[in-house]
Amino acid sequence: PRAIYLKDYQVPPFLIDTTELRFELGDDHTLVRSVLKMRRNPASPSRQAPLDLHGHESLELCRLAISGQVLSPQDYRREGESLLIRAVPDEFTLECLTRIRPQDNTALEGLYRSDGMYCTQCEAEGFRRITFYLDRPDVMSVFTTTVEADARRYPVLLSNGNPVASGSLEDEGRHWVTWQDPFPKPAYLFALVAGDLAHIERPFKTASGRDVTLRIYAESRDLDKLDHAMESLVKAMRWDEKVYGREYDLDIYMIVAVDFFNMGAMENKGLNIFNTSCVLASPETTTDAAFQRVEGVVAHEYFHNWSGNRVTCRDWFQLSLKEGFTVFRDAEFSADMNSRAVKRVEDVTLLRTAQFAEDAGPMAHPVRPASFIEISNFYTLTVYEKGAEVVRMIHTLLGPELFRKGSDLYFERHDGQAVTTDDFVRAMEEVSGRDLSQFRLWYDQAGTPRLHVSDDYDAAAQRYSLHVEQSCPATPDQAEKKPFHIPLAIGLLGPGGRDLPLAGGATTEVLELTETKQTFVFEGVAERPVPSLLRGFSAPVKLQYPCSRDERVFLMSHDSDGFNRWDAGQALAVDILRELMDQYRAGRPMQLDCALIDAFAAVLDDEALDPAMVAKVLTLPSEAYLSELSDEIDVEAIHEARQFAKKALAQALSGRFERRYLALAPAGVYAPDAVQVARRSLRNLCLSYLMALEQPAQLARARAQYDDADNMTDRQGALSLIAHSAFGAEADAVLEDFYRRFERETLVINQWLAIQASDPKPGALARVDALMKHEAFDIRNPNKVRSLISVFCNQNAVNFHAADGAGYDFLADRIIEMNRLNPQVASRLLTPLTRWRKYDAPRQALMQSALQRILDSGELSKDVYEVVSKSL
Ligand code: B3K
Ligand code: ZN
Repeated sequence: PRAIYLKDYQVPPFLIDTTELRFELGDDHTLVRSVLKMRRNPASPSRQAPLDLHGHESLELCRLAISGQVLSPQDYRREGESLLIRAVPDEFTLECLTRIRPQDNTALEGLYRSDGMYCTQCEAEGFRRITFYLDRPDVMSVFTTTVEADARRYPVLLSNGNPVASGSLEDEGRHWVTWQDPFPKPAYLFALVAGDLAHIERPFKTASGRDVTLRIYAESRDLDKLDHAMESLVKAMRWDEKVYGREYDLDIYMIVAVDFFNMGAMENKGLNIFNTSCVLASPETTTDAAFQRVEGVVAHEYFHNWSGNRVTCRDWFQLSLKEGFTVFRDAEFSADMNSRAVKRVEDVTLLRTAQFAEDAGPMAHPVRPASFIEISNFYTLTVYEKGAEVVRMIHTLLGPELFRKGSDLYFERHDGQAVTTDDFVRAMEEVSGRDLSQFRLWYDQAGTPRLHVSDDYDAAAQRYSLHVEQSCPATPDQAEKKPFHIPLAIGLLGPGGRDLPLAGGATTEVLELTETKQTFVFEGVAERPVPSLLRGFSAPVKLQYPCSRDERVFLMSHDSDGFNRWDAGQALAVDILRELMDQYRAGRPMQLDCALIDAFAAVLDDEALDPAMVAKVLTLPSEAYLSELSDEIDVEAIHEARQFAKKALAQALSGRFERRYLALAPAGVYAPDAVQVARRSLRNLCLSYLMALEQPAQLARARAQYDDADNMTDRQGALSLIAHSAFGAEADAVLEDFYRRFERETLVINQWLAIQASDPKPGALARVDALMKHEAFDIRNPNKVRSLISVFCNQNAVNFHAADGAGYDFLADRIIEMNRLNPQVASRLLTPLTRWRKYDAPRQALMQSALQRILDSGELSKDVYEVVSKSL
């Protein structure tokens, strides 16, 4: 497999003005007829180039004609993924008849079957598994699609755009529908669905008065779980009109839920296809977190209609142009719908645990990668989450008004075009008059920048100075880094914890770092302040400032920035957990610093705080985050220290946890609204501390919550605490009960798998092995693979990293198996093995040999090959 480079980009030699497709769906095979109106691209320098079409090896070419002339095999050549036609005129019609077998497609790219229906996934390069085409995002075409299938088994036939004609072939029991999408689009946004589907519908009037029909399709048994997605869609549409001035553009907007899906959802024009896990929601079967995920993903895919579809990417190196921007948009939407501070805490937690780890590992790459072997490997936390942080920093530097002007200019100027991240930044520069050339390094330099901050105070001159030094560790292919342009939002806390007025009387100031070392001076500061640094996490960096535990406690209780209040608590907890880890390693008894107990007590007693934030503050840093912070990960020490701290906190504060647990008892009918979600999150957190006491009375309390719950959040919260507890018989009983209750609810059973896979008790691997043979498991279904295998390997460190290497062997075997079935899922499974450099020498050797065994296992997909070869 060979790498492709951004620097080699060339405009397409040919364009496709219109694309007409006809699908004849059959049990044995599907026939795809395409008629493409093509011409040479006037912008291309190569006037003689042969026509080079993309086509996956699995395509069976039945007939090929140019402007009515059937080609014979001498006229073309197939080579790997390309179909070369030597002599073509400047303008012509290409007709193609292709045979494919969706029922055998386990990769879930292109056209495939999910349970009893047909669906597609074309991003990034799946369309070439459907027919021969110029499968690149800068070739945009107007599509007309006819779908023909058995009328009884596939009554619903969908594609992009608006339905324009339909009919039936009476004697054959078949019918057809023709869809037309007036907006030119790249092939990756193509979609088709055929099945026996039910739907809900709602009318929507856009701000300018156009009538749109909104429909959500699913299998009929899930019809009662679609309302939340519909409400989320309507909210997202209103929000985009108000905040970005963007309206929907077709007459119909459709979402279809499918159970077999490689990721969360896909923004196909007018016909989004969603993983059931990101659409279906009901109080009995869905947790609050999952309700919020549905809201966020529905919004994300809807927002793509402008940031992605109307304005798309020139090439796949620009992926963050649509993904980073759209994640920023959906995060702001969720912040407006729910709690802004809580949303920020969640996003930063993900970034700091998983994206920072990616940035420090062998697959580290810039937000705009410079090369790739398989683009599917670059749908990463860096492109999505760090990409969103880069857009957020532009928002911070420009302020909301100029940012909106910039986005207006970007959408107007590039509507209908395939563009680059540079075009996005240029629009922001033009409206603001700012020079963002140094800022652009965020797109090109990988790695997480570090800030070392120190300060001094001159009492006589009443002058306070902050000294900031930035650096960035080397990453693969990038040894040296230039300094970044970093917005550093800060505040200064005076005596009593009040914000001191800064420039212009504001209490938060955005310092702009552009050099390796800089000093910022504040005059007229009457007493030495405590700095509140990186407010709101204003840049995706690691900041170090020598802060005492007392100062952290002070910030925890006084900082006016909600994010930094939480962060001060996290930093305090990290500091104290590290001390416990040292004690554990030295074989000394562990002893928890009272500072953490006192700080938690104060937060628990403060009834004025949002319970959701209280829950966040009282959540100890995860094992994954502690691992990311470690130079060498000590799996046992991290686990033991954290368990010890949890139990010690529970013992010291049991009365308070119990009081708040009781006071937060559910009142009224379940709703996944911000107020109730906040209460349940704190209540379940209190229960988790109480369960850490390992007392039968607490077990009984958890079991009662499980039995009495009228919603999945409370039921599942209790279930996982009991399942992970030392009460073995009770754990088995409650898991058994849960399975019987929800046997028919696939998504709930996936949670049941995940809870068992994440059980830190010894023996988890044997349990996972057994579950792979359970009727609830299916290796072809990515949701099941994620729930059981990924959860075990990523959320059960003590078992996965068992010293004998059994976890690594298990994962290597699964990857070798999945590589043949579904390369994208196989490649994602690799992540934990790629981090081998962070473990002790014996584990390093075991992980490397697992990777080597995968490499030697025979023919590898590009996906798996790229990750394995880059990490060894
Ligand atoms: N754009 C799709 C992701 C496609 C992934 C292809 N391997 C979903 C999203 O980000 O909205
Ligand atoms: Zn997206």
